[in-house]
Amino acid sequence: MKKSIVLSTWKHGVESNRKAWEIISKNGLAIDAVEQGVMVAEADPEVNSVGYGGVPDSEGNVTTDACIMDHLGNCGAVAFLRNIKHTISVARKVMEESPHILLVGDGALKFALKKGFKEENMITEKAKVKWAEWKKKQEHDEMFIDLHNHDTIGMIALDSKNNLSGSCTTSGLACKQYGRVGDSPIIGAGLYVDNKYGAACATGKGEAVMEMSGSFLIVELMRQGKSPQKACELAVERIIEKHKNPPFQVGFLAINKDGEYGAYAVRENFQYAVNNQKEEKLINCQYPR
Ligand code: SD4
Repeated sequence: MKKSIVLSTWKHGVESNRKAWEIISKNGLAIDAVEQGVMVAEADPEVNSVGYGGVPDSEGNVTTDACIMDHLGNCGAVAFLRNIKHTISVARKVMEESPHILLVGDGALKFALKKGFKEENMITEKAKVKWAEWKKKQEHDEMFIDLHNHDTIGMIALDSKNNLSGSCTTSGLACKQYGRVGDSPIIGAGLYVDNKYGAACATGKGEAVMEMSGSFLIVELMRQGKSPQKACELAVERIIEKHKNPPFQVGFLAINKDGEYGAYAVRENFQYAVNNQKEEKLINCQYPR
């Protein structure tokens, strides 16, 4: 329990972490904590880039992506899913009850329905307004992700049995092109867990994370002996090196087997939530100045 920790992205991570920590602090499993933790954000209509309340894609549909990974290296993911509130739980079913890792679109929906999930309305009035405003302008501003779309939730946790797990769930970039999938359901990009060394997750512009397998890179750097903080910094440096002065945001979180944590972002205004035996807080993430 001493080393146990839960880390998650953005301000809504505070409530999600609380749920996850409730499980971890009762000696529950990290995999249950990371699933049930992010379900809080998925159900919250105020969180406008995760689950119910997410801003629709360019054609007005809320489509969701998620992945989950446990301490045994098992993983499951869904992408371009419609009408299912708890996308993360569908990803867990893919992990536990299918021979596959990633199901997409109608196939993912069919699978979810077969497993007992119910279709639900995912669009709130507030999200409809945001989409209508975007539709009027019809422009795809790269800054959009910094200004309005700060809400993908990635969560990584270490439980009292010293096992690591992680989850990541999103409705993706607001007003994204129909069919576009970001980093969040891609194992190694939005999330990676290696129970020997550590876990990492990402938020921000998915394309910039996917092209460098961001979460995998961070865990690999920890395997090579880097601290979680240093590993996140090196990953951000790599993005900055490629994109020069990136106008977009990317934020990374990492934890290791000793319960140490780190975080780093490309730009200002990324926040993350941490819960361990000593603290429960929301932290303003460091970034290169
Ligand atoms: C994506 N990474 O779809 C997600 C978006 C995100 O905060 O993180 N928003 O690219």
